[in-house]
Amino acid sequence: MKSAESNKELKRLVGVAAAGLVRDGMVCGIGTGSTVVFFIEELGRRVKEDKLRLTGVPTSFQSKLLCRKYNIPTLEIQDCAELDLAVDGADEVDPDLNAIKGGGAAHTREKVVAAMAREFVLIIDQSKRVERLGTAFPVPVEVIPSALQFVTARLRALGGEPELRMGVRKDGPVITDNGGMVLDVRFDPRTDLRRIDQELHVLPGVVETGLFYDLAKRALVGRADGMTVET
Ligand code: ABF
Repeated sequence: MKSAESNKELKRLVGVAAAGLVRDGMVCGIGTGSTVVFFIEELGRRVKEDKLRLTGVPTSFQSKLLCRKYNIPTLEIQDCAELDLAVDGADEVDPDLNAIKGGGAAHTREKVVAAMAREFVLIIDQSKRVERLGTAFPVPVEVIPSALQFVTARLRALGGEPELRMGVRKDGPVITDNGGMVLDVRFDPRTDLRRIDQELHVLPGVVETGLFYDLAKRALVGRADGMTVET
């Protein structure tokens, strides 16, 4: 099997398994990304064939449309304060299940949803496992447009190398669902990213970082020889 294809199969494996965690009547946060697509598809199958009743709280317009396609009723994030469960993908996950998210520029909403869930579950393929966060993936930082220069300068002072995320056509910056822009920041691999995260949270103009510390209780990891559940 080609590697992209096998990767897809690993994503399918964990997406389908995560749908098995959803119980009748739950209100469930539904993340964004190519792994979550399989989670939503399987939920849709259970809604149709098993008459599963659930309410989804999607973190993006893309996931909301998929929920609609599979007849999964949805609530908006702003109408919720607590969720039974939330399931999402990630870009990097360390041994303590801390994660970097934000490859899809939806990390602010994803973090709100993760924080309001009684249990937050990550679904990833093995390529996302790292010993230290920031190894391959830069840290996404969402900022309000008027603070772009200020936050860029402060990030440099903290030792980071920020780069404004551009749209696919490279003719303008990515604008998030919140009207923000995203700086992708590379740090020296020895940097204490938890400390950086704390410093960024008191910086005016920063909306949210893609560092997800102490949020996930479980990760379903798709591996060539099957799935492992890490806690
Ligand atoms: C979103 O989708 C992001 O936070 C993350 O960047 C990505 C997950 O990747 P994948 O598409 O591989 O599932 O949840």
